[in-house]
Amino acid sequence: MKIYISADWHLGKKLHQQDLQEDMALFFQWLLTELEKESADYLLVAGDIFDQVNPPNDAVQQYYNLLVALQKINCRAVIIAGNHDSPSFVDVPKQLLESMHIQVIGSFPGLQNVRELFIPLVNREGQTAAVLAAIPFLHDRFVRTVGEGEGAREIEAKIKEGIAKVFTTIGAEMKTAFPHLPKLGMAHLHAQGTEPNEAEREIQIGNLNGIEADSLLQFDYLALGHIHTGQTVVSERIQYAGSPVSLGFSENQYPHKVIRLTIENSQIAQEFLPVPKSRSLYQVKGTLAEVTDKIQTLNCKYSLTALLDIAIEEPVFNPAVKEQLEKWKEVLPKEKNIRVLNTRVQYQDKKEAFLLATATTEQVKELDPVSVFQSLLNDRIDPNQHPALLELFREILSDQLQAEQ
Ligand SMILES: [Mn+2]
Repeated sequence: MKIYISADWHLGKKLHQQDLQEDMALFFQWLLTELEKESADYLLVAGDIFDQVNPPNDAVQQYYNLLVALQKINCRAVIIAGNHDSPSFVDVPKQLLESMHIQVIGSFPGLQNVRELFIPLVNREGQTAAVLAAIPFLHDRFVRTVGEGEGAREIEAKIKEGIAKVFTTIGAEMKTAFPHLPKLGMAHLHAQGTEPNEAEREIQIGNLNGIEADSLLQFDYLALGHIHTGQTVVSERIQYAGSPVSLGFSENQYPHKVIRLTIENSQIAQEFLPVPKSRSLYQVKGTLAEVTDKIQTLNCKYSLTALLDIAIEEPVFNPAVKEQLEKWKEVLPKEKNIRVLNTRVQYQDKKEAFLLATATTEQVKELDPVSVFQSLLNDRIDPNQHPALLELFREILSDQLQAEQ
């Protein structure tokens, strides 16, 4: 039996203003070809199907179209909700999808009902070759009873304890219910000992420091979602598949993959399949001169337009910076098929920069609201918070502009 594992699709995600739908469409195309060629029995998706609890319609359509394509090639699927997914949204089409041999698990049914999470995995000859515990993201409300006057630390300890209890209960019940079958698990959580990257810290709400890997050792194999850079946890039999495409600039260097498990005579073999790259995400930093040199070496190497993030840091205010950035925004898409997605400018001498920038009223009028807001952020706010605040500012600004029209 052949089982493919993927995770963290984040359908509907926008990187600044750039939609990543095309990236995912190319991944799905490649994945479907692979599943069909290999006569795959199952596709497992370990959560964060969507980027938001209320995904946009085109992201929902992309998801359902994939499920239809899976059915056409006779590949079954099991899908769990991650922390970005709405449990009820994932569960709504449960019965409809079951008729297509696709199982979705959005909500945790409670410790008393963990057997509802057990899914016997059936091969093409109709034999049960393994059993899977499909454990959706364990929201706070699923695993913790609220006590009076609890502080953040007690709450965190209770959540961790609750999650560990879920895993040990599932482990024990699985052994009783399916003593002779290989036991697989799938879950969406932050396991201790793994390092989220920069983009993950930005987009994840999770405040937990990670679940102790010991409590996760209930299965012959555990497939995890949540950490975007695929990695091994403790042993080869606990794996993060990672997201199949780069969802942030910091994920560009990382080789994306899907996992293939082959189960024969109760033996589980694991392979990693690299996902073909379809887009470069470049990040360049330095003085204007350094950035200029670096940009000259960049090329669009793949089918989709390369995306560029520029961070310039100059010792003192330099009026050439803004001019050059505007020029790149105009010229790079035409000349190199590279789109400038985000720019940041920082001057070390803040006092002088401020004086120069506001020297005359005329110059103030020439400044656009976003760059004024950006310079305010540069002076006062932790850089990690800039993207989110800028996005909010742009939203307010566009509402305002529409109201004025
Ligand atoms: Mn997640």
